[in-house]
Amino acid sequence: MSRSLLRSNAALRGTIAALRPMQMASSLTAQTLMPSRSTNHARMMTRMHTLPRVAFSSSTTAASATPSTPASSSSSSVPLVQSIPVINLSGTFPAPGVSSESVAARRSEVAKQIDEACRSIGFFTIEGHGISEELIQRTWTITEKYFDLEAEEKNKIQMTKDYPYGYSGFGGESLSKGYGQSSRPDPKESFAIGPSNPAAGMPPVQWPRNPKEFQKNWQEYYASMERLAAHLLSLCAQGLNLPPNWFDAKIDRHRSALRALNYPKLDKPLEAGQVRAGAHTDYGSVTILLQDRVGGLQVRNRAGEWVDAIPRPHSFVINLGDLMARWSNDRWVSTLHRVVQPPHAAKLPPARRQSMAFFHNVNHDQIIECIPTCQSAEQPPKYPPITAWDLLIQKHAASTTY
Ligand SMILES: O=C(O)CCC(=O)C(=O)O
Repeated sequence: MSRSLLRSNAALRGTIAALRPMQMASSLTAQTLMPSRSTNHARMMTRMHTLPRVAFSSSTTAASATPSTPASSSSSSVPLVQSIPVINLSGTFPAPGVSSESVAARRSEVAKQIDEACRSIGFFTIEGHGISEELIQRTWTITEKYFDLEAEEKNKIQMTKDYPYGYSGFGGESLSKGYGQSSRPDPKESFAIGPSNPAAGMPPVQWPRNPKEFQKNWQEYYASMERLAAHLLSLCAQGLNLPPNWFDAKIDRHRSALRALNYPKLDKPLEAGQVRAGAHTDYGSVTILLQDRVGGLQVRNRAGEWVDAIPRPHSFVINLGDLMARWSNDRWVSTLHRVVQPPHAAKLPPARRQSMAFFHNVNHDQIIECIPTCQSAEQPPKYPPITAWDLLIQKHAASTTY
């Protein structure tokens, strides 16, 4: 991102209040109980524990494959979700010895499951995603080591208004700011990077020198997330009755961000109403979240109930961002989520928690205007065209405390 672009986007911050009615309108059909919306975004971070992944309770169920009608986004036609759907991507990747017919059949089945999850709650857990567990574990561990460094070391690469990545210390962000809720800073720290592709037009990534191998691991993990996001979007395209490659040219210079979050262990239980990350929606297209087994991620369903996103081994939690909801004319929803002390441990001091979120964003200059299959004479486009970057920068500014 050029400095002039940053400056002009900084000027947009003053207009955020004026934009809220539009943002709120975009969320009303999806989340009728939400008083207002804005989001969180392109910063990211994480921190995770090194314990081996273990079997978790699997109270979630696979989304059923219900045929969809792209132009229909009426909230009355979608089920109320009380657990996060689990979708297995295995068989959707081309592989030696697997026929193209078999891959096509699996893709079509999974695309329907994705469409149903995106219409009903905007969240799902994926398994069978093909990302190496070895890569995940080593990136997780090195990230944990990074957060263990002294503040002075971490502060060498800071998130500022001219560099939207880097380190953000405790209290640097309030995710619920802008939602008409408490703007108390969240008790967490983060580290984030953006794309290294010069065509994306972002500032070069600034890398910590410590721990050793941090850069190499993060680059590898970022690249694997890029591929997974592209695969998910090709399935999303099919779920919206578009050709599988419909998003390809719209994401080839993407400005996605990878952010690790560290929620420190606390020495006393949270006060009533206190959360670890405030309720917010994400900004972009899709988010790919890796969380540890500490738990606490909750998603608000259409009835206004908080549903636990229970950690499952070898999985990622996927959610849609505001951009995708708007692009799909609110056929798909971008849903409020937050991190709390898990209800079963409410009286205990919170354990250290780490997460890593890949916030996928499309090309910055992509015009976001209603997807052709998401409109009809009865459901004309609800929102005027806007560039992807303008949408994102407004939301980033709204949740940042600097
Ligand atoms: O830490 C988590 O699990 C969720 C973080 C999150 O929602 C975000 O950074 O946007």
